[in-house]
Amino acid sequence: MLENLGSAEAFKKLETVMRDIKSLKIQGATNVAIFGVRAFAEYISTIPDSHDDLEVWNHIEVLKNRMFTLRVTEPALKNGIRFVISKLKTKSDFGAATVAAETYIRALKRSKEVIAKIGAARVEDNSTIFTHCHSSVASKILITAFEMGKNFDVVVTETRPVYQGRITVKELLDVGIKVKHVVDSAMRWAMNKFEVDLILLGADAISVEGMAINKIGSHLVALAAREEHIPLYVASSLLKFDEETKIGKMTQIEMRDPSEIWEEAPENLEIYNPAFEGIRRDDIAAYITEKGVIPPQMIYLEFQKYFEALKQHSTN
Ligand code: RUB
Repeated sequence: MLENLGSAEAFKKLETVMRDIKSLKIQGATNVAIFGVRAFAEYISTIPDSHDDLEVWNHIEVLKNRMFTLRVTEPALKNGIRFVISKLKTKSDFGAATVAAETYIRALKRSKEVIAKIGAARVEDNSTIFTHCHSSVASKILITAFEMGKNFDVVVTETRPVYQGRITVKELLDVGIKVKHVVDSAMRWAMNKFEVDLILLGADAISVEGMAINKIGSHLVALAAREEHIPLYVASSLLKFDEETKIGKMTQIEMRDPSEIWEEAPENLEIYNPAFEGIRRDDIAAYITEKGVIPPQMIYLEFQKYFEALKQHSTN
């Protein structure tokens, strides 16, 4: 068990947030990053500088690694933790960890506002949009388009095994958007039947090749969209760029508990429950980001420019 070096209360709060992230109580890349980075920084800021240097830095490293493995396919959380740590040069900087965290969180929240406006401009009046799972960014685009007075329908999949599609359904219905709901295996049928005009997905991670990693089923969405000649857009902050893909690693895909699929499954049955999969860059018309509509090939450069600027800006 890891002993706390800072406030016991802040440590307990961090452990609760970690548990909630792991159990999906806190769900979706943006939320995972906001709650995770904030709790991490709030705890770090309570570590007094009376502790031995090596002990403190080891402690932070262990915590960082623990946060990184909570949901392995979530670079927005990892980038946020790295951002906070990059601001801690000496132990006397630790009090400023929360300031760094709030800078990062503000950037993420602002990105959602900007993406919503840009994305809403892509939603045509009298059109049908298709989405999968629950992306707070994709939902915000749809709600913004609706508030602009646009009239459209949205087709939403269930998103088995844990039905995040229902979160999207409720959010959209609550504001008055017309929603059609189908099981995941009806996705191609629904695209064809309802003459879908545009596919809008969120993302958990973006690779150096420009591939988007999103909820399992997203690759199938892309294949069906290709067959139906429907453009697919990915709404995502650049802060979901996976830095590790730059050094040759592949984005890790989280494998979740088989019991999410079948609680009382027959013995000796092998159940696989991958949470995410990649959408090839050739199947992505463009990303809708805080820096505008960007082709997949440009994401890496745009991320680098943006993340560097964010780091510079926040030191001033
Ligand atoms: C949620 C999911 C979302 C992305 C984007 O998966 O795949 O589409 O995380 O979300 P899970 P957002 O439910 O397993 O976390 O747009 O809110 O960042």
